[in-house]
Amino acid sequence: MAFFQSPPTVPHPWTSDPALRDYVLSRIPEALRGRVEGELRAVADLAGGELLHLLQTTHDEPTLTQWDPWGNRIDVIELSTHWKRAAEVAATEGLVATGYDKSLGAHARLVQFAKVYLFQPSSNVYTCPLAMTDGAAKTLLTHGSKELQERAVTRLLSRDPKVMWTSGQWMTERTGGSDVAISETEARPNGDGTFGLFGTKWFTSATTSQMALTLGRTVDETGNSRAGGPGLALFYVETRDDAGKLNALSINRLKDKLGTRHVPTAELNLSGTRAIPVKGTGDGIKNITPMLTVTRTWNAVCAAGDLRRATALAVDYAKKRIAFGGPLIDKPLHRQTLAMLEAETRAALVVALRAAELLGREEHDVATPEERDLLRILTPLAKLGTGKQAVVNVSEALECFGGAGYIEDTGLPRLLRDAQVFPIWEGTTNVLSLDTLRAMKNPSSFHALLQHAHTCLQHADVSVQDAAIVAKRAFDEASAWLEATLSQEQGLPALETGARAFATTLVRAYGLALLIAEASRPGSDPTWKPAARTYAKTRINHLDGIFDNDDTAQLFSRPT
Ligand code: MFK
Repeated sequence: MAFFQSPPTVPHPWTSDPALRDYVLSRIPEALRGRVEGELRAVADLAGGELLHLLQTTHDEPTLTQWDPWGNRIDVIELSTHWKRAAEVAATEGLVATGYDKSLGAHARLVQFAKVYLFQPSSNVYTCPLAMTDGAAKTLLTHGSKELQERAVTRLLSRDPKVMWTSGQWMTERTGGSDVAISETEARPNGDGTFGLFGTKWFTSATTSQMALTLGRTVDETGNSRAGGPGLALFYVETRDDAGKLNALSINRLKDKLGTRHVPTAELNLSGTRAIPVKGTGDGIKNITPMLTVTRTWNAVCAAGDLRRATALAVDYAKKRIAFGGPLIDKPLHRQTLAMLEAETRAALVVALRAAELLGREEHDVATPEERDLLRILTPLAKLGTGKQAVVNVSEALECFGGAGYIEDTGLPRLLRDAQVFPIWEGTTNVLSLDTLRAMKNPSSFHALLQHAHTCLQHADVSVQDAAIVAKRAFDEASAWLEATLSQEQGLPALETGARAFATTLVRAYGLALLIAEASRPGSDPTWKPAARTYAKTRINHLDGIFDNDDTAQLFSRPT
């Protein structure tokens, strides 16, 4: 009989994930537990059932039609079959609304992001518009007028697919997505309190959204404007009028991207797009930061979710695949790789959900001052740590399938292509490393991180003591490096040189401390202990990877 390999199957995303179940349910008060479990199960049923089926069986991608048969410019984007259904699911399951559900109190964000984690791997990155929708709701609730809140936020938070709006975040221009302060779009006053936006937005994902938050450089009646970040203002834009006509904007093209192929990312031309200032006529970068905090948390949770999917598939396959006389899962070397994947997946999970929890506590005014400070530094750390973990480990997971991991219609290569967006979208690893330093301008932030890690390690169970020593040593060395660097004459440039190694060390050591806390929590799932011990054997401390400044300068013939 000829041999045919049994393909991997996706296990039920909720019942097969003891780490997620244990982490979330252990934090939810008993009175809410049944309801929360029911809601998470419902999302998992869809993510492991209908959405997964659509993901595997429909392959159409979004299309842009710029002209109608009679020569009119129409710029209509048709979404993929999968995305149309994902949009309905996102609304009815409250993927955004749950985060603002007062009946869940300070747990709202944790429950919401547990849903996001379950939904993401079967969503074809529908989480992209949802992240921006959530960020826009948060930003308008923080800075917007009552009118904007009533008009937009009620729709952004709706659970009715016919009512729910999504929002874009149009920040990146041809000048780039990192140094936003050099953006060129001009905002010219219309004379009635609104502005007309003129410029090009280079990466606008979720171009089909009903609204967007964007930045523009305000120009006064005499044509003057201020340079740099302070000259940019934050604007609210609706993409179409009540008759469905585009708001003085045209779509140049859809981006031909490596991954996230269902996300209709487009280049937009704004030619007088009517926009309402959200808060004053300057300081737009500062005013959009609530959005960045939220979307970066989504990024971290989605990276963790995709990593879980890749690991689950690799483990399932290892149970089915027979080679060299037995199932791969019984081969000691292959099990090393699977254990590493499982440990990395769990570390990503606890770091991302910790950020989510803290966000919920801050928003419900129950966070301590230390927790607020911790949230500020943890947000960039969680984003940069999980982004890199996703790319490296999804790649490892594909390797677990040998050649099959390289074949398009197994569905596996898409996982790797989509993972590559996590370190890019919402700020690259280096930009977020620098944001970590920005957060540390308030010394209490770094202190809060060390303090919480210390608390986790102080109560370490005897079975994870060695792992606790690894985490403590990494934190000690990071603190020593910081002190030594700041005491140098060239302190600030040296700090920047080592920012990525420093931030990576912090997030990996903090992930280990969180795993140790789970392993040491009375009654916790027993698999946390081997996960913590395994993660402790990965590379936690990255500070030995800072290259010499003279060498990096000589490599490119640049002055030091
Ligand atoms: C899913 C499908 C995706 C499809 C493909 C997408 C491909 C990629 C498309 C993209 O381009 S995504 C890139 C999106 N871009 C970003 O996420 C922004 C990246 N850049 C940064 O985050 C920079 O750090 C930043 C623009 C914020 C730096 O700008 P500045 O002008 O140098 O900031 P500055 O002067 O340090 O900060 C201005 C104010 O904001 C300060 O407040 P004060 O005026 O009170 O001092 C800062 O403290 C504050 N601030 C900055 N970052 C903050 C923050 N506050 C809180 N949290 C933060 N993270």
